Amino acid sequence: MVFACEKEGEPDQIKKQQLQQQYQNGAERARKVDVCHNGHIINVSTNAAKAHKAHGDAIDLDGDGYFDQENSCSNLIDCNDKDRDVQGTFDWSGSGVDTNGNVYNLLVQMACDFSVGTVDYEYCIGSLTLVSQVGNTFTYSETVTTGCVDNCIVTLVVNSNGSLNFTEDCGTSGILTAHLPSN
Ligand SMILES: [Ca+2]
Ligand SMILES: [Ca+2]
Ligand SMILES: [Zn+2]
Repeated sequence: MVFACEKEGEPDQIKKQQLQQQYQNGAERARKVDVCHNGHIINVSTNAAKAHKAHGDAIDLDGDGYFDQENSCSNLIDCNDKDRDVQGTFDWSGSGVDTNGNVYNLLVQMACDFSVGTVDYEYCIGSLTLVSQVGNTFTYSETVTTGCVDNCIVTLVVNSNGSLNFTEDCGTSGILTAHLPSN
């Protein structure tokens, strides 16, 4: 009896696998991806995405919300756009102090190529754009959310142990410095 049951089960298994494969093929064709087209995120089929990529758009192939190259839709870049578990950003957090003695909890998130990044100052968010690089020292222009001090210069020095020296120079409004440990 047991033998007979196994015999009957085999074709069912094959049919099930075939159905699963059909479903997966269909799902792959139907899958859509985000594309940054003319500064707007649009959701298109993977085939259409190839055409957009050809005219220079950034795409988010693995669907993790991070685009594969610098773009005007989002600030952070995906270092591995084939793996949705890897965004490839470098993060540091810790506290900093400004020249007026105010302490801030900072969260610094940089794209893996250090071209762009964001700084969360608790009350403000700064978006960084790389201006120059000399060795491990990266200098950025910063734009901030409304109500915050704008036009500051941010300098990052990445130390060999992975820690980060952070400086935000806002001229007469003060300078904020932090030493952030590696994660
Ligand atoms: Ca991605
Ligand atoms: Ca990814
Ligand atoms: Zn396009």
